[in-house]
Amino acid sequence: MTALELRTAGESHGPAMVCLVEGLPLGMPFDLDFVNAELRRRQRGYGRGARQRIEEDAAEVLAGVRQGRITAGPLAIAVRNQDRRLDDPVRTPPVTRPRPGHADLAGSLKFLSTDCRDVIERSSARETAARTAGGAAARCLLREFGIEAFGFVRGAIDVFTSARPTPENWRDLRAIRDASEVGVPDPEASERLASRIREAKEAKDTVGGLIEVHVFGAPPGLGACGAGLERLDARIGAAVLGVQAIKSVEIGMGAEVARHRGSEVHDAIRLDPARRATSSLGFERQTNHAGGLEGGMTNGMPIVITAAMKPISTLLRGMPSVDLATGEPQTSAYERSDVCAAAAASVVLENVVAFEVARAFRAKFGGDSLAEVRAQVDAYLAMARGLTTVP
Ligand code: EPS
Repeated sequence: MTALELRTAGESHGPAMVCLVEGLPLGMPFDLDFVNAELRRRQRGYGRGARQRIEEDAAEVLAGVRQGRITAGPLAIAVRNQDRRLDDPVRTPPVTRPRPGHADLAGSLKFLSTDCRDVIERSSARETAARTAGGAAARCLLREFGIEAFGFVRGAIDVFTSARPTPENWRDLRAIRDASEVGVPDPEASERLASRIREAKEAKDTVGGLIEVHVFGAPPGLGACGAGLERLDARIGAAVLGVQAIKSVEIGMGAEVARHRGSEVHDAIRLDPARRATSSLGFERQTNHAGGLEGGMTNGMPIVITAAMKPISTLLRGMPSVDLATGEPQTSAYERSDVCAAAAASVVLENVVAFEVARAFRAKFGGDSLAEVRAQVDAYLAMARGLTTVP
């Protein structure tokens, strides 16, 4: 079974968020400390609301791990909620004034309910705790093959860092990002962005963010060119847009490609024998406008994804809305919420993008055990390197 799949379950204020991952190879090391570090990182960030002072997210492995390694069965992880009040009608009163931008109105109409709470318990971004756990688990496989993901906040409003991650500097940038309270790998931009978030909070308003994910070390040939939805661009795009509050996804140069001619957009190819051992197999590019993906497949260059997150849709100041129970014009409801969750979303996106790379990796190399996967990868890389004779 080589199809890697991830499902989640759980309500925001129910007993737990749950993640089921099928298709990890037997014998793969499962690094619980790494998964927990990702869960804790997802909780951080300046602008997060009071809920994160209640929760202490940690992965509880329910199935699929034996003595630190993946078994033959699916992996099941629970992240327990501390704030459990799903069945308490007093602490979960009906929400009848939908928040513009939230799932409230569309969901209430879809499920024929005037209580938006029926919808928001599941649409809540709390669900991303489960997806982060599953993505981090899949990264334990990628790391065995030197494939690493790095997500960060580029900025918001009028503050954007010009940091440029490369295979050589991304670990240094990661250390700077981890020291930033807003997830930006640039101390000066971090401070300015924190001020923007503080200003928004004072104005009872909210902030979104521009987020980037770079994946280093992926070999060429992951993905598909012949089946639209199996193109790795399509899978990554869907996974990114599947994260709450994400409104756009771009690959490499993204929408900018429309403003330039082909000669300025496409990344010229040259063969560098000294770099045959790297993920490019020696097929080097001076630029990476394609963002590591050509024809729906990895080309050996870093995968580069940019996503825009909308500002949090729960505004303390409210927005014009309608009471679903009475039909009267009303200010939208306020529920405890975040002012900015871009740093958290950058952790989620790092893990969901990595999951899609892991999925494509499993599809290409197959194998039921880690030993078998390793043999397949080695055989493929040897064949790919032997394809072109170095002059
Ligand atoms: C969210 C609303 C808030 C956030 C939540 C996402 O939850 P609560 O109403 O319980 O304060 O805290 O995010 C998380 C709980 C989390 O762990 O990320 C929403 O409406 O999506």
